[in-house]
Amino acid sequence: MLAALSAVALALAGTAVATTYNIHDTFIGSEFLSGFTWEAIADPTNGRVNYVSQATALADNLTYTSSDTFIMRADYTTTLTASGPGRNSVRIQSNNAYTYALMVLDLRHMPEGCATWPAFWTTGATDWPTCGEIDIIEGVNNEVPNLTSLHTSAGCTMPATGRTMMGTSASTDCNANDNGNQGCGVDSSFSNSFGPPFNSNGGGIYAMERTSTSISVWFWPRNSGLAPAAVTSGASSLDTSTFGEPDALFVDTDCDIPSHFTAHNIIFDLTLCGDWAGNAYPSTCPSDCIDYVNNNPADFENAYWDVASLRVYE
Ligand SMILES: *[C@@H]1O[C@H](CO)[C@@H](O)[C@H](O)[C@H]1NC(C)=O
Ligand SMILES: CC(=O)N[C@H]1CO[C@H](CO)[C@@H](O)[C@@H]1O
Repeated sequence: MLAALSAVALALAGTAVATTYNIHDTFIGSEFLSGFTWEAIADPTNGRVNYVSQATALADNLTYTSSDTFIMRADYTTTLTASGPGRNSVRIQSNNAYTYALMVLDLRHMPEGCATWPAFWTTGATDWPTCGEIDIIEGVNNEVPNLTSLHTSAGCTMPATGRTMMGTSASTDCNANDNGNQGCGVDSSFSNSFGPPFNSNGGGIYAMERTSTSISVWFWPRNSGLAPAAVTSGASSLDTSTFGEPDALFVDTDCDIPSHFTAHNIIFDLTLCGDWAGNAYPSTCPSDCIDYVNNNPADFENAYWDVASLRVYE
């Protein structure tokens, strides 16, 4: 009898994944200043940027907060010399790390423009790509790649078809060492999930849930009526089983999530040119990417993040 009960309990433990989450961290306005670290580091993706400290970002108004606004931007007034450092910009990382969690980002505006490569993503502190990487929002040069992707160590792939999601599988091998670190991506079903169309619509809300068996991303455009009321109001508890079909879903049929993803910090960054935006630049943008960044400061006036809130539930 005891043995039979244990077997039932084990079977349940293997399948049951909680869908109700309680608020753990809220970042609104100045709460970003204490909850995140400004990473004044050389850009690992080789962009034409100079990531500045929090003190410099505040002094130069590249970081600005109000009671309900958090703005991060690239410098848009300085003409650069070719031999000097890149354009001042901001990369921030959360002080807390999260494993099984639900992150909800209410975003009014994301950086746009030729040469820009904004990203909102999560990764582990060490041992990339073994720690895994989840790119929730990422794209370049205003193109609407609307892509959510994973980057992992070897042994993680996604099925090309058969996932219950609104988006479309774009690539299935998550191994960062294959295909020039393309990762496994899903194209969003929403044309206003990125860049100028996102901004002209007033943005929207992104949510990312990681469980031990799946990673899901939802996107709800502003004023679409699609976002659950509890999400829009920032409720202290959320149940993802009420969210409907995700835009992107990553499953564990050929990818053991716990062994490919460690505790992750949250990162926002804005680089210019570099490994992806620089290589993709000639197909849609004028002249040379680095010359463009150096000589056209005013074109970066819309290269900013405007975050209404970021809430992390566990
Ligand atoms: C700083 O940036 C904010 C947001 O873009 C803007 O509203 C404010 O006027 C700027 N302050 C100064 C002194 O330029
Ligand atoms: C809805 C939407 O805009 N989808 C686009 C996502 O990105 C791919 C690749 O760039 C486009 O082909 C889709 O049209």
